[in-house]
Amino acid sequence: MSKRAGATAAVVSVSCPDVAQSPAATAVGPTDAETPLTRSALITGITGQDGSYLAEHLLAQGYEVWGLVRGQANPRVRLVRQLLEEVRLVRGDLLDQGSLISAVERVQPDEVYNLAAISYVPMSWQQAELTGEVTGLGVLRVLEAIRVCSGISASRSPAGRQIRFYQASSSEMFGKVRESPQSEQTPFHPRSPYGVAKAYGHHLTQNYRESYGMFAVSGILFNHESPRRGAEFVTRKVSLGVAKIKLGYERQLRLGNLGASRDWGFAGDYVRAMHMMLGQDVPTDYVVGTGVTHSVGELVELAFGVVGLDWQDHVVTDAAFIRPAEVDRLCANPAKAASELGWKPKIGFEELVTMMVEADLELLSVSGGHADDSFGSDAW
Ligand code: NAP
Ligand code: G4F
Repeated sequence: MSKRAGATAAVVSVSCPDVAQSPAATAVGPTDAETPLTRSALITGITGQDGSYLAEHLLAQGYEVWGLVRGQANPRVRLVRQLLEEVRLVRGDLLDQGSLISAVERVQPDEVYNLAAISYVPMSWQQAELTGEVTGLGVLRVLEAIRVCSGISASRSPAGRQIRFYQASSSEMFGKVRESPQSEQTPFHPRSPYGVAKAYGHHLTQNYRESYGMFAVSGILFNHESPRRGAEFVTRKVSLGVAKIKLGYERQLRLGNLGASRDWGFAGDYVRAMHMMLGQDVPTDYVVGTGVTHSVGELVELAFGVVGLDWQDHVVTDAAFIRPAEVDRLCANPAKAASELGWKPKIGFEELVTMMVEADLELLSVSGGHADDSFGSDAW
């Protein structure tokens, strides 16, 4: 396939600036005489939390960044446009094999980051088949698009420079944990249709690496949050709830299991690890997390404390938010990422929670109480 040939995918035309003038990229991965100065990356899930941080990170490294967007009038495209003017957009859907082949053919990326998924765990029980299709089989479709566009088959291995692939695997795969902390060696026991779909995508990525010699890796990422986190996830639900109560818009915050524990980090730190993984000489999978775990109860206490309130005056537990099967406690062992990638998180739990509460206080103050950054709503 020739570079920049075959513009078969529909490129979203709304103010997509041409970023061919981007500064030369930092050299990562293989270099040879044919490697263009500017590396290009295609990100699926560009309209999500991680997509936005990863795009910013790669643009800062001098990459030409493309984002895959779905739907004919996706409201989040406007948000991406506002935040990331330099990102170019191409249409495609993880449910549609042809659209992915067209997108890879159009973009001719050096790197593909597959971040797209149905990522909200409770929704995976309500729409288990869709979750399997997008979060599970979607990985197969992206890998197949890369394989087909690269001319790789069982009898034809990739030669020289090849497209490098990152899969967004999840600590949710560990589920009912067999050991603690969890490392790359810990067996999986997923507890939700989402976790099962992620385990499929994880094993498939490994299989394409082993079957076809593709540079395909998974990052097993533990929970990572930010002011851009969807409002349906517990950290953002809490930071928004605290801000609303502090500003007098609400009096109560209704939550589920306060006893569950997670290893929470900052999303901006985790996208650096994704990029580092694709810059290694040998493709392999990595666990990424802080190695420190906190309960939802601790999160709540800390968040209310940021604005000088007592959580016990406002938090109500509600059985509607209890899951059919829970992942009780997650804690990462990120030793491999630290030693091989040199990765470590810069932002700790307290700083993260304070950042999120302060960001939501500001957001609600200027918007008159509406959180219309709209990365989601709490729709259980
Ligand atoms: P997110 O904010 O929920 O974003 C999900 C993205 O997937 C959105 O851009 C969404 O686009 C896209 N998407 C959904 N269905 C699609 C489809 N059929 N075709 C194409 N795109 C589709 O998720 P995130 O927090 O950024 O997480 C990124 C990835 O990492 C996900 O795969 C998630 O499962 C995984 N992960 C996240 C964490 C975490 O703590 N954040 C931890 C481990 C793993 P629309 O705007 O079109 O809906
Ligand atoms: O914030 P959560 O919804 O995140 P969860 O289920 O851990 O999943 C996130 O992290 C995974 C990585 O481990 C990702 F793969 C996945 O895509 C997603 O980004 O819930 C965290 C904990 C759970 O134990 C839940 O039961 O918080 C508990 N919780 C208690 N009350 C609540 C609530 N969760 C939500 N969303 N809303 C509540 O009211």
